[in-house]
Amino acid sequence: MTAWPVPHDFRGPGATVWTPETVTADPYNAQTPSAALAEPVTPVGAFFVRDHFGVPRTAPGDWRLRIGGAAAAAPFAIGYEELLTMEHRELDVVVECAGNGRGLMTPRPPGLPWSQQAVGCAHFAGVPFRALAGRALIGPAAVEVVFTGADSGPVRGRRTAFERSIPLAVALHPDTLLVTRMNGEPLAPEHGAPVRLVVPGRYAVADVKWLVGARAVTRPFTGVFQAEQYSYVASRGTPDGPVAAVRVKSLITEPEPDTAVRRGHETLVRGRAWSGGGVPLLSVGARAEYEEDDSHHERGWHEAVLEPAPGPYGWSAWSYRWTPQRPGPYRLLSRATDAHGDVQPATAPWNAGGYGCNPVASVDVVVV
Ligand SMILES: Nc1nc2c(c(=O)[nH]1)N[C@H]1C(S)=C(S)[C@@H](COP(=O)(O)O)O[C@H]1N2
Ligand SMILES: [Mo]
Repeated sequence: MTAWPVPHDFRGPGATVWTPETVTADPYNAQTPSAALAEPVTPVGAFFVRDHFGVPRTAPGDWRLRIGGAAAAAPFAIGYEELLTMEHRELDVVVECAGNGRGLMTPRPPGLPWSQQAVGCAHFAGVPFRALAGRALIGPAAVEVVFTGADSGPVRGRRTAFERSIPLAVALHPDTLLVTRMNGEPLAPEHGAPVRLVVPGRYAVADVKWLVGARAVTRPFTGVFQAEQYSYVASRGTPDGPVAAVRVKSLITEPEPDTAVRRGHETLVRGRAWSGGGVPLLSVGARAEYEEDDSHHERGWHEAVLEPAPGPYGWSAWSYRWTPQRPGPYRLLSRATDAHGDVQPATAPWNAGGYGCNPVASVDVVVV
């Protein structure tokens, strides 16, 4: 397997050149630069990358996806050219690593120490998996579909492919896509070229990159990346089991941490918010707390202005106009609520793997 560790640069409008911030060099893992999180669609060159074994390279002409498994009566393989002739669907989707925010948890669980930047929103085009599942004659005995990537590496001495399953009903949802394009371009190598799965509303471990296999199975899959990693264990308030729906979350993109803002002047506090599983976002609350003296804490949340999301799986911009009255250190906070009434908790919800970390967002600033 040839590694391809260097992401290409993206030249945005104007002179902006984005590069993800490297977290580990080999395998290549990088987070989205915070400035890029302010963009409605995250540029490909800025988009966070999570890979476990290095980036495999397959020329589109050599690519095959095998669809079969014990519960499929008519297994078959499809190539890239044929996939491109099939009807594509386009969706804006927030892709968030289940470990995003782990670095904020105490005690810090093992795993990559992401801050809140292992996330991005992309415009994807792909063929619903459903369109191919029909051809494979997946029968009623199927409970899940296991998706396999071309990448593999040693896990406890055994060569292991990257594999993750989703329930059959999720696999057959018309929005579960075999993606060929991201932000209007063919998929970049680090994001799964030539074809990846995207399961909107689920944590991104489900979005198997460099996809080469899909098998319908009659029992729940128990692979390493299903039952050991990317599973809630010892959670407070969540049943243990594979991570699934993305949790409601907001981010503050402006002002930047530790910047000075001027007293008596209106400051625009801005950010992004999203919910999981295709649930509409309901509201974002924002507030500023004066850090030096408890008695000056503002009470309650101000309703931020929420812009509509680009579809059920995208993220929304929000803003709140704040005019600070006294100098000193402040903490700006934001809290999103979705239409199910799910709301960001005050503190990081702890579990042994550090997954699903969605506490209220905060940024410290100084009023001068
Ligand atoms: N084949 C394969 N697919 C994979 C992974 C991987 O290591 N190998 N990592 C998963 C994880 S944990 C995440 S968070 C997303 C990251 O997608 P991105 O690198 O395009 O941002 O890909 C998922 N798909
Ligand atoms: Mo992830």
